[in-house]
Amino acid sequence: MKTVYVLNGPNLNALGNREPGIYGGRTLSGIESDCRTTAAELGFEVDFRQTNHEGLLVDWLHEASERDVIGVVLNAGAYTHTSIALHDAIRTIQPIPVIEVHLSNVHAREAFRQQSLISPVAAGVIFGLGPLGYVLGLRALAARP
Ligand code: DHK
Repeated sequence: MKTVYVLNGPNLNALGNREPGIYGGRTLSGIESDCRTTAAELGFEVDFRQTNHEGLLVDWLHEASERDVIGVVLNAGAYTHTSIALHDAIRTIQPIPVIEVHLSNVHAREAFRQQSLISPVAAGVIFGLGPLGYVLGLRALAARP
């Protein structure tokens, strides 16, 4: 079966309680459940993970490449705006497509969130659509040739 990784970075484990006016009320396990429902429909096996540690996200991207996954949906949280290591990891695992997802529209927020070091190396970007963004990310991977 085709495997996709859905990787989540720092503070996303707190979804549900964390600034619900910005991130919504859905928990990360609720988003995982959405992803599993969509993955089943698409015939994907989904490996859904969260960490608060930058290096572990790098390790997981490398692992995705070693496991020959068909793509990655990545919400790197705040590391999106700071991490050259994640930028390099995404380049390292090319041509595996990485879809960058954010729950909030980062372009409508603070200036420091308006730069993503991931977008230039992402296969696609989805901002501001809440949990639907994850589902659309999976559908985008399914639609790739
Ligand atoms: C999540 C975070 O944790 C923030 O650091 C990003 C992103 C935005 C989101 O909208 O999913 O700036």
